[in-house]
Amino acid sequence: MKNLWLILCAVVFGCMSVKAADIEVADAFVQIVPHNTKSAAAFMIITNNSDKDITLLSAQSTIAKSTELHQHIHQKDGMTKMVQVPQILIKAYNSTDLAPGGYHIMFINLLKPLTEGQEVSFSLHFSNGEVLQLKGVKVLRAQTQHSHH
Ligand SMILES: [Cu+2]
Repeated sequence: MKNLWLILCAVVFGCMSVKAADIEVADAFVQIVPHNTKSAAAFMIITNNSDKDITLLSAQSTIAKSTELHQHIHQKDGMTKMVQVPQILIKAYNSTDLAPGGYHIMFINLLKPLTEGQEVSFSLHFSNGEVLQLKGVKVLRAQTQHSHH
């Protein structure tokens, strides 16, 4: 019954905070890339405090036409590219980093360009029924690192 209550709580009452019963999200931020007004990526650390593996199934936002789970993969030619993934695993009593160069949440076809310092909200939907509403996530500008153009 505990799980049923969690699902009701999340779906009907929307009362989950950034820390739900099993899942905790820390250090969330959204990164924008100069001259790219069409898409942005969100990064964070997701911790699973339960004794069962949990997967992140989807993310939803109202800032973009679609919000997808992505991963960067390294290709044989040394380049990296982004691919959509169906889910992101967070193992029992473990954390998964969504970080530049790896897993991230991708906002595609932004309805309005994001600006540095802006705060955005989005939600994360997990396989155990938990829904985390992230609010006030800061938009940061990407560091100009060794970019391959
Ligand atoms: Cu991406």
